[in-house]
Amino acid sequence: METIYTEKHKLRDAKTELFGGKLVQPHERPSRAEYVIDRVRKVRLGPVSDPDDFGMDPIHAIHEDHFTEFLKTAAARWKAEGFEGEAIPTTWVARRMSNIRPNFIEGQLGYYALAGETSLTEGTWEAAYASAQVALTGAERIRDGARSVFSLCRPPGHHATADMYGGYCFLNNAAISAQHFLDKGAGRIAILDVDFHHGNGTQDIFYDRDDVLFVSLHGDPHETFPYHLGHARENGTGKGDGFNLNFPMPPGTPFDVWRAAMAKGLERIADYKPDVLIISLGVDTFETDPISFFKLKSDDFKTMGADIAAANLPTHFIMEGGYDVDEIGVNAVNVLQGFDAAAGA
Ligand code: OKP
Ligand code: ZN
Repeated sequence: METIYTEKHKLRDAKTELFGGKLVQPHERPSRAEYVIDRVRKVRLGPVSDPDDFGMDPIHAIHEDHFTEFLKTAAARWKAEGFEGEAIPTTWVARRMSNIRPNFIEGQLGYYALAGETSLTEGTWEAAYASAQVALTGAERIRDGARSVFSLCRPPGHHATADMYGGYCFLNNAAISAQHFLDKGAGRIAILDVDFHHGNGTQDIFYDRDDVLFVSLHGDPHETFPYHLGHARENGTGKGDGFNLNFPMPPGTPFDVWRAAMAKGLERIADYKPDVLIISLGVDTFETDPISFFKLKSDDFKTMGADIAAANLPTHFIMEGGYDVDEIGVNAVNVLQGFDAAAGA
């Protein structure tokens, strides 16, 4: 399988994450992608290619102009005010408050953030832009006829909505890829999100649509991030009714239980007959992930890849989370090797 990758991800290098009431070294750090690309090379998964540049249009097919403008300029505006730490929100549009956009940077952070842990820093925009270009390049490979491709995106994307960032995400790479396929003539796209966390951004973007089926397996939001979306009863709305499927699971969930849920999700995807299957590939379901609570083992990721291959669809893998950094390379590439072995590649 070919991998799309660029070192520009290193420009996303925040010094702080708000965690446990402290500012700590971010879980989402540059070494994550380094471990993954090292493993890709070590096992000779396939060629590694640089992304092409598709510009802003396919990003604006998903994200609001005023939101991308904010992401581009927020860190510099924050610094220009003389604030010494990295830019984090302290206010939100809470229940019954007004959705009017403030002028001052501090208020705008609260307006555009869906969570408070993620600092905006110099270089974040450039890295997020490059990450989206990686996903678009992967999409083009599938359009050109590849059976599968791995877009080694960093920063991740599945928490970002049309106009909100947070949960370590800025631009929704999976959504941008899905929309790109549709805009180039595809009829239906399925997104299977196997990251430990619910893909609230992807769900929100496509919630009222029937041309993208979203299926997510994740930690029950009663117990974990993003807390305020991802419940089983969220099935879509309007035309999108029946095209959103959530499988929240409790702390301690082992692979056999998780795998049975994925089988149900894949059954729905088979019924839907999509032109392309996009996998939001997080490996934070791993048993020793520091911020998650499922119990998958390294070999289970091979089985996961084989099960995905059995769906027999053009498959675009897009990197999302995974924070047991020492093992992220093995676990992510196990999915891809499991897929290749089962697909006869
Ligand atoms: C991003 B992705 C842990 C708080 C962590 C943010 C998690 C973002 C995960 N107690 N909050 O889905 O891997
Ligand atoms: Zn995650």
